Amino acid sequence: MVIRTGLAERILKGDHLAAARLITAIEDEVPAALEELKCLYPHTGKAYVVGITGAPGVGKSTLIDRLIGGLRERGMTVGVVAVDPTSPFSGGAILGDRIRMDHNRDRGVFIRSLASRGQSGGLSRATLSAIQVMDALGQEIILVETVASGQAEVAVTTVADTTIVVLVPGLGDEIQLMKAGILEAAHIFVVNKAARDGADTLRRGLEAMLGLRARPGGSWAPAVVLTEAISDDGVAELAEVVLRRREFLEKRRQPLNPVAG
Ligand SMILES: Nc1nc2c(ncn2[C@@H]2O[C@H](COP(=O)(O)OP(=O)(O)OP(=O)(O)O)[C@@H](O)[C@H]2O)c(=O)[nH]1
Ligand SMILES: [Mg+2]
Repeated sequence: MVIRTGLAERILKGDHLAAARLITAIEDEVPAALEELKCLYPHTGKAYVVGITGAPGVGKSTLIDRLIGGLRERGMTVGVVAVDPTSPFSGGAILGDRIRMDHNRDRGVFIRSLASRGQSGGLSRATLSAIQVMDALGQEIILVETVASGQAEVAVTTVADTTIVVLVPGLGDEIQLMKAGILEAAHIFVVNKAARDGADTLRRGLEAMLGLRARPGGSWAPAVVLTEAISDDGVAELAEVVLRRREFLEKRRQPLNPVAG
């Protein structure tokens, strides 16, 4: 397969079709695609990357769908990478539930699903490349959904500025996640399906565990947010926490002593 040159240039102008083509070519390991990707490197590093992980079926995609709505309302452009998705995105809610957003028409949203192709541990190169392409395309926030399945959920923390772990009451995930080391790596914990019995118990359990973590002054204090994604409850609060974390990182990035450079 020969890919048309100039994809990188078109992506930098915000061309979604070119971005989709390049990601496909990268997945297919077309050599020319890697050259195009290299041209994009100098234009990456601007996006805020948020990893969202958790056991199958906890509501990651539904939450992302809802978050897209909240982020678009705030005028942000959004990219979504879903690794090994088992359920489709239905369309984010914007302005509550009154307008269903069509991701295919909204130029501010770019969604891509990828197969991890059996790579154990680590994220596939295609995943990292898709994030870079969306970054170069100009998506300001990129949400990366991965199913917690051993090491994959830890891997996402290596590329994400912020890691969100989604739990639901009654699964006993606290214990699974501790084993995987995700408790230490996560910045935001979501208790989704919070209308179920046990949501408060899970929240208190998480808060107790997180309270035991020694934190040096000035570091991020992990947040616990309760949501009922299907009815949008708590999603606005989650969006606020996600953006507060970005502000926190931006402040920290400023040099401590600008005069000394
Ligand atoms: N009752 C209830 N159901 C929910 C909630 N959030 C999601 N669901 C439902 O849970 C099911 C799984 O939701 P998804 O968003 O596909 O979950 P996921 O974590 O992305 O699943 P995988 O990608 O398969 O791991 C769907 O039937 C959702 O409608 C919630 O807050 N409350
Ligand atoms: Mg999903």
